[in-house]
Amino acid sequence: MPKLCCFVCLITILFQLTNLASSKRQQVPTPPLPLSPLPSFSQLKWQQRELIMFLHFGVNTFTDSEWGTGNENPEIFNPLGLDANQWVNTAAEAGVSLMILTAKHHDGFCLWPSKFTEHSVTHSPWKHGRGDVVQELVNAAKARGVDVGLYLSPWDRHDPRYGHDLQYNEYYLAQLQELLTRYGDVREIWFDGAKGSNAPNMSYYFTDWFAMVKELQSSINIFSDAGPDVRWVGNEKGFAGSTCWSTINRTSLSIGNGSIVDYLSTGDAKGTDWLPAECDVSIRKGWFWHKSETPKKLSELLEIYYNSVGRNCVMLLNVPPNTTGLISETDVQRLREFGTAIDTIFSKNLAENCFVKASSQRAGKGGGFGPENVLDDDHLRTYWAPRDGDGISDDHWIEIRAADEGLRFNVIRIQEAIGLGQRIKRHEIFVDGKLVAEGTTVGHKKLHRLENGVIDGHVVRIKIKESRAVPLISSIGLHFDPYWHPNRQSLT
Ligand code: FUL
Repeated sequence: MPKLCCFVCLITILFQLTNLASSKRQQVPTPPLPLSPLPSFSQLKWQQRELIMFLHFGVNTFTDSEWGTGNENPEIFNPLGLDANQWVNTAAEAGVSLMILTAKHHDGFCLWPSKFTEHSVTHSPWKHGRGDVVQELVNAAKARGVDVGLYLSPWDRHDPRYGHDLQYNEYYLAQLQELLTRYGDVREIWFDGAKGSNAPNMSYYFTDWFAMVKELQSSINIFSDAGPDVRWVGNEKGFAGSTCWSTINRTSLSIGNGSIVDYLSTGDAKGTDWLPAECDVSIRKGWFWHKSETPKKLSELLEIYYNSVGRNCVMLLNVPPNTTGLISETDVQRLREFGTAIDTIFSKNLAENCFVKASSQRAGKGGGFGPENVLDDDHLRTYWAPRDGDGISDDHWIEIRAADEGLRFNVIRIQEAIGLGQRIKRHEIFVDGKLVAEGTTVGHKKLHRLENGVIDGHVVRIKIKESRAVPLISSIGLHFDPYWHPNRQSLT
C-alpha cells in the first residue's frame, strides 16, 4: 500500500511540475507600466499630423489689414475666384492632413451664413449672398480625405453684445453650436487669446464653451493658451523651447496671460496634465494676405520645422488666401518646395539596414522589446525598452552600427513611445566615441541637425542620461539634409 501511495504522490508532483513549466512557457512578457499623464487618443492623432495648415481669410484680406475694426462693410468681401479645392490640393501635396480656417476673426465678420448675425457672407456680393466659405472648405477637404478645424475669435469688435457677459456668451455659444453641428467632423477648434487693450471688459464662460464643444464633437482637440487639449507655444515665430514637455500644470495657465510664455514654450517635467504645444506661424509676415508681402524662404521654413516638429510640437503654418480667393502662386510654389524638402530629408532612414544593440532589454532576447524595434515603421507602439531599473540613475544606451562602408548624415531623429508617457530628460549622442549632440527632452520627435554639418561614422550611440522612468524609444533615424549648410547663409 505505501508503495502505491508513493507512486501516486510522484505522479501528482510530476503533473504539477509539467503544468508549472508549461504555464511559464506561455507567459508573454508584458509592456512596462505607463507613466502619467498620458495623451488622449485624439491628442496622439493630432501629434502625428506634425504639420497643420492655418488659413486666415476674411474682410481683412480686402482691407489690407491684420486686425479689422469691426466696422467693415460686408460688401467688400468678394473673392470672385475662390476655389477651396486649390487650397486643399496645395495643403495635401505638402503633407498636411488638417486645415484650420478663421470662421470668424476679431472683426466679427462670419465666413458662414450664421443665423445669429447680419455681419456675414450673407450680406456680401460673393455668390449673391448665398456663399459659405466654411462649407466650401469642408467639401473640398472631404473630397481629398483632409480634416477641417475652425477658428472662432472670442474677441469680437463688431457685435454689440461684446462686453455684456451673458448676451455675448450666449451669442458665442450659439455660433459654436452652428459650426459644430452643421459641417460634420471638426478636428480642432481654435480659441484665440488676443484682445485689444481698449476692448470692453468681458468674461468668457470657458467651462461652458469647452463642455459644449466636447458634447458636439467627441474627437475634437480644443486649442487655447491653456488647452484643454492643445496649448499655445507662447510665441508666433513657430519655435518651441529646446526643452519641450508635452506635460504642464493647467492650473498655472490662463488664457490671454502674457507672463507665462516661457512656461508655455518649455512645458513642465512635473506637470500633471498632458497638453502638447502647437507652434503657429505665418508663411508671410502677416496672418492675412497683403499684396506687399512675400513668402518666407525655404531655409526659414525648414528652420521653423526643426524648431517645432523637431522639438516635440506640431507646426501650424498659416497660408493666407488672397483677394481672388486663391493661395498665391508664390506661396503654392514655396509650400511645394517645403513638402519636397521634408520628403527628401526624411523618407530615407540611413540606419535602416544597420545593426542595433542596447545596454539591456526588457524580458531578454525575443521578448518583444528589443532595440530592433527602433528601426521598424511603427513610431508609436513598438519600442525598445531597457530592463526595469529605477530609470533615473541607470546608464541606458542604444547603438546603431553600420556595415563596413559607414554612414554619412547630418540629422539624427529620436522618438519616444509617448503613448506610455514622456520620459527622457537628458540625452547625449556619440559618433565613434565623440560627442556630437546633446539635448534634453525628446517626446514625439526630437531632431538634431548637427551644428558641425555632415558626419562620416560607423557607430552612433545614444545615451539616456536622465529620465522620469525607463526610457522607451520607438524610432531612431539617421538622415541626410542636403539643404543644411551650417557655415554659410542659405541661398534658397
Ligand atoms: C493672434 C491674432 O491676434 C492674430 O490676428 C492671429 O489670428 C494669430 C494666429 O493669433 O492672437
